[in-house]
Amino acid sequence: MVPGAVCSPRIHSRLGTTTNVRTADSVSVKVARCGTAKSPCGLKSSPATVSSFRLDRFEATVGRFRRYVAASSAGWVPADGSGKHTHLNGGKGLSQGSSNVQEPGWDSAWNSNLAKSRAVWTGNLSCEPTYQTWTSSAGANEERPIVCETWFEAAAFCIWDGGFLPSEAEWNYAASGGEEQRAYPWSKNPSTSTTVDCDYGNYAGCEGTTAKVGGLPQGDGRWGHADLSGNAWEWNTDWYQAYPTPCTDCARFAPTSSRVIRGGSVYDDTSYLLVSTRNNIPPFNRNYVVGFRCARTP
Ligand SMILES: [Ca+2]
Repeated sequence: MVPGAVCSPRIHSRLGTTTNVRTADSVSVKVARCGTAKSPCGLKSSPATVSSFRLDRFEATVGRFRRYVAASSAGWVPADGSGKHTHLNGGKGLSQGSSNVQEPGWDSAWNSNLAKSRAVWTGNLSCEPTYQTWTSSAGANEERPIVCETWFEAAAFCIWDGGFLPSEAEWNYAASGGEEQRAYPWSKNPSTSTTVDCDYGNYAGCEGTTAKVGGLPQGDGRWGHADLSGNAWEWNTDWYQAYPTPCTDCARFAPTSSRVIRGGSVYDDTSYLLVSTRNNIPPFNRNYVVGFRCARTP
């Protein structure tokens, strides 16, 4: 069976949608100068070249994740080496700048990080009683972002769903509108506009909890991606480090202590929603503010 993107016909047309991100040649990836979540000390830019790819319009939802949990509980695991950007570099995928380190893909040693039963999955995804979105059976949260999942679980979901986690450069490209270099994903006319309120993004003081994905179309990015900034943070494939230089379809694959998360959340102030803001947490961390979305071949 080809894994479906959603669990319910009711939301099939909305939540299986991916959008082509049409990329130009080389652009600057905005980064926070201090490399921390907030960027009070200004910005610098790091040039990157990003090839075309597709990126899901929405954060992965509880409903979609429920289908994956069922598959995982039935024994499905990612194939060793799967989940790479195989459309790049003759199938080798992303590379780590000039160091010639290629994208490793899924490591079968990580299979032990994936639960093997619904009961264990439910325990794992119940990381915070008030703010978790997972429920043991389908309920009111099916269209809210899945949270409390580890980096491994996010990566495995994307492989099961026919894609992969986006690199930080890809995620940043989509959020900044490529060469437009938007301050927020919705910033336009001018792209430096820092206009933000609860009609654009779900951040601290707005909904109070993660909301149904796609509820704020005014905050969509250049290519129609919803909730890139706000609602739930989103795992990227990279280990957290300075961007590789040069960056041509690059990502960081040399392990550090944490993986990149992007976009801020409903529990953060607006400075965390800036495209320039980077953040990171350990890959085994389960956090009720961290979700993800998948990328795909163009
Ligand atoms: Ca988000």
